[in-house]
Amino acid sequence: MIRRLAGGFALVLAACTAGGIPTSSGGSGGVTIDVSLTQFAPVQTPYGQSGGYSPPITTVSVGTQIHFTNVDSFAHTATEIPGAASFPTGSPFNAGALQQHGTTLSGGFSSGALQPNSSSQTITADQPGTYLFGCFFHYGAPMRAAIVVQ
Ligand SMILES: [Cu+2]
Repeated sequence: MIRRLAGGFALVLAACTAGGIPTSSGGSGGVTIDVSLTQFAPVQTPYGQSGGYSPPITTVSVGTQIHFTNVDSFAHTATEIPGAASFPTGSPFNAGALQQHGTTLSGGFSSGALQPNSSSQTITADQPGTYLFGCFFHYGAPMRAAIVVQ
């Protein structure tokens, strides 16, 4: 039992370290948001319940380049939720989410159906603000998260 607890603690520390990298990134560095419904359990955020992406909240400077990498074994999307201050109750997406589009956060974006072990297009954090996004397939799981551009 003690060994099991110690292992869990180490895992939490590792997760915190990994999550800290994007937050401390400067404007010119690239940031990866990992995508996995099975690995990233739901957590509470100021925007509502997040899940399926790591980190749940990615904080970056203006100019940072962001991409999503699917580390799961099945397909997901990372699709902007337009004009929302918190996660809507029902899915905000339509089939347009399945088409990869957008290279800036302010212009709106979707990764399209991102297959396992593949990465999205690069998306530039072009303007300060809070950008919510989620998965077309699993929005209610929940599978949604936030990017804060400072
Ligand atoms: Cu998904």
